[in-house]
Amino acid sequence: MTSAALDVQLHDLQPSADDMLGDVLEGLSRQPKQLSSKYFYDARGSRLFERICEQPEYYLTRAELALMREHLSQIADALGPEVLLVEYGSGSGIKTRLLLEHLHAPVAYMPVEISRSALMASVERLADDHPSIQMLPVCADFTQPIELPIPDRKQRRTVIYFPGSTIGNFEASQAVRLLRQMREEMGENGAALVGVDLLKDPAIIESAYNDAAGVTAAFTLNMLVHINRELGADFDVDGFAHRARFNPQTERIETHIDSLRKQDVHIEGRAFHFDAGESILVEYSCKYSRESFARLVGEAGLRVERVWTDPDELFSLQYLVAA
Ligand code: AVI
Repeated sequence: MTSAALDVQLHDLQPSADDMLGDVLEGLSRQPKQLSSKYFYDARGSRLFERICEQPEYYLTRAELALMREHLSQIADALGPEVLLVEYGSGSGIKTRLLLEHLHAPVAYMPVEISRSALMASVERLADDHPSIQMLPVCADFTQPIELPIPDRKQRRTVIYFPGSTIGNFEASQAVRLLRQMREEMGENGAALVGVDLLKDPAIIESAYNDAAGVTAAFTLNMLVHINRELGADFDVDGFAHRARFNPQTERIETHIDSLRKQDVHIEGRAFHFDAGESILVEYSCKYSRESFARLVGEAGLRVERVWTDPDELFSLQYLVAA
C-alpha cells in the first residue's frame, strides 16, 4: 500500500449485519415468492455484474460513460468549485475518476458503501491518484439516514453522485424515500447527479437483460448459489431459469427465477415447495421518461435543473437541486 492510501481514515457507522436467513425465509414464504436483488452481490455476483456491463446488449454503462465524457466540463461547471462529492456505492470505476479529475478543486470524496472491503479497495485505488482530495470513506447502508463526517476543508456545497441507474432498482415509493433522504443530506444549496435509464423500445430494454452470452442469466441464478453457500440451502440451480420481461404497465424490467419443475428446497430445516413454472421475483429495473422522473423527484422536494442525454435518449444524467 502506498502513502496516500495509508492516510485514509474509515468512518465506520457499523451497518447492522444483514439478516440474510430471516430475509430469505420470509421472502420464500410469501405468495408470490420474492427475494431482494441485494443477494445477487457476493464476490462472484459482483464479477458477473462487471461482465454484464461489457455485454453488447447492456447499453446502460456505455451510454452513461459516453455522456460523462461528452459533457464533463459542463457537469463540473454545474456542480461548481470546492464541492464535497458523496457517492452512493463504492465507485471505483472510470465515471468517478473522470468526475474527480474534472471537478474544480473538490474538497473531499466520500463514498458510502455497506461492504467494508469494496469500500477500502476503491478508495485506496483513488487516493494515490488524487492526493489533494481528502478521501472520507463511510461504511454505511446508504438507504438509511446517515450523519456525514465533516471534511477538513469546508465545502461550498455537497453533491450526491448516484450513477448507474441504481435508482431504478427501487420501487417508486422507496425511490422517493431515498431521494428525500438525499435532499436532507445535500442541504438547501446542495445538488445531486443521478444516472437514470430512459424508457425506449421495449425490445432494446429486454435484450439488455437477456444477453445472448447468458451472463445476465448466470448473474440472476448466482443468487441461488449464494444462498446455498451462505445458508446451507439445497437449491438445484439447474432446476431454475432466469426470466426478465419488460412490463409496459409498470414501465420496468421484472426479473424472475422460474422453477423448471415441481420441487422442494430446504433451508435450515424448513421446506419450500415450488410448482412447475412457479417463480421468485428477484429484481425491478424501473425505466423513466423525462416527465415521469421529474414527477418522482418532485415528490421528494427536488427539481430537475438540467438533463444531459444522448441523441437517441437511451440514458440520462439528471442534475437535481432542492425545489
Ligand atoms: C445495478 N443495476 C442498475 C442493474 C440494472 O440494470 O438494474 C443490475 C442488473 N441486473 C441485471 N442486469 C443488470
